Amino acid sequence: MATRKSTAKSNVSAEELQSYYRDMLLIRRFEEKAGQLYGMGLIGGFCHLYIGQEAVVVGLEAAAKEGDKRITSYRDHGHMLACGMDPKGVMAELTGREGGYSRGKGGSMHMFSKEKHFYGGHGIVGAQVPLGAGLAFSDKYKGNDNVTFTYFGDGAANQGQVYETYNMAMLWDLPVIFVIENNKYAMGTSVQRATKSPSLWERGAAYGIAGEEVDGMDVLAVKAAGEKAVAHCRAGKGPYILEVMTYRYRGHSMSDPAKYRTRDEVQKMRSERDAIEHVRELLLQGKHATEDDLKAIDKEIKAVVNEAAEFSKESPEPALEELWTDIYA
Ligand SMILES: Cc1ncc(C[n+]2csc(CCOP(=O)(O)OP(=O)(O)O)c2C)c(N)n1
Ligand SMILES: [Mg+2]
Repeated sequence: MATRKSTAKSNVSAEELQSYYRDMLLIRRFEEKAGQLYGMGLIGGFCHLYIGQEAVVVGLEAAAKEGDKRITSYRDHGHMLACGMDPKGVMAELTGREGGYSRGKGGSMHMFSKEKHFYGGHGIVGAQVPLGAGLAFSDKYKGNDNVTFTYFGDGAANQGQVYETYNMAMLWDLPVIFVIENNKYAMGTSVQRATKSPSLWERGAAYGIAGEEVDGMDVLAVKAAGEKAVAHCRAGKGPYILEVMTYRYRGHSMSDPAKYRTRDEVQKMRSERDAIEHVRELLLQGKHATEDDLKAIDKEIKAVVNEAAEFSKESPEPALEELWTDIYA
C-alpha cells in the first residue's frame, strides 16, 4: 500500500490511534459477519453494508461529546457501533430476534437508542435530514450546547427537502452538522451522472452555510474537520456542512450486481486508500504499536463480533404478542 501523509496534525497519542483502529476494525468485522449471516439466510430484507466508510463515523464520533445526537440513513450499522451501541443488540436486530434493539421488529434500517442519542436508521432517502434539523431545534430550544450529526448520502443530497432544511437551519441558527457521506454512488448512479454541480458542500453557500470537503479515508482529517464543525455549532453560529469523500467497497445492498463500476476501481481504493490500513501504518511507523499488539486487537474484535453473532442466533424470535407493542394505537 502506498504510504500517505495525514492532512491532520500528527500530535496524536498512541491510545487515540489505537482506539480509532479498534473502532474501525469493529465496524469492518461486524459488517463482514453480517454479510456472512445474510448469505446463510439468517438476515432477511435489505442489508446495506458500511465497509470502506468506517473512518467517517469513527472520526466524527471522536469530535462528539455526551449529549450530542446522530441520525442517518439505512446504511447505519457503523453509526450505531461508533456511538457505543451494543454489537449484540445490533446483530440480533439484523436477524430479527427479541434481543435486538427494536425487539426484532425493525431490522437493519430501523434501530434506535435513546441512551446513545441515536435516532435511526431511516429507509426513505433523505427523510432523516429534516428530522436531524428538528433534533437540533430541540437542543437550541432547551438552551444546551449539544449538536446533531445528520448523515446522508451524495444521492440524497440532490433532494429538495435537503435544501428546505438548509434554509430553515440557517434561518434559525440550528446546531446541526450536515454530513454528506459522498461514496460516489447512489445505488448504481455515479455523482457525475446525477449532477452538474458535483461539489455538494458548496451548495450550502446559497443559504449562507459554511462547510468544507474532507478526506473520508483519513480518520484524523475527519476528526479535525469534525472538531471545527462542532466548535462552529456550539458557538451558536448555526449549521455546518461536511462533505466527506469516501467509498463503499461492497454493493449498494446485498443484492447489487455492481455493473456500474469496475472491479479495478474498487480494488484500487482498497489497496491504496483503505482507512484502517492507514491507521495501521501510522501505528507501526510511529512505533505506537507492534505487530503483536495489533494482532491482539484483531483477536479481541473478532471475539466481540463472534459473540454478537452467537447471541443473534440464540436469541428467540419475537413472540406474536410483540405485534401489539411499540405502536401508537
Ligand atoms: C425517497 C426514496 N427514493 C428512492 C429510494 C430508493 N433508494 C434507496 S437507497 C438509494 C440511493 C441513495 O444513495 P446515497 O444517498 O448516495 O446513499 P448511499 O446508499 O450511497 O449510502 C435509493 C435511490 C428510497 N429508499 N427512498
Ligand atoms: Mg452514495
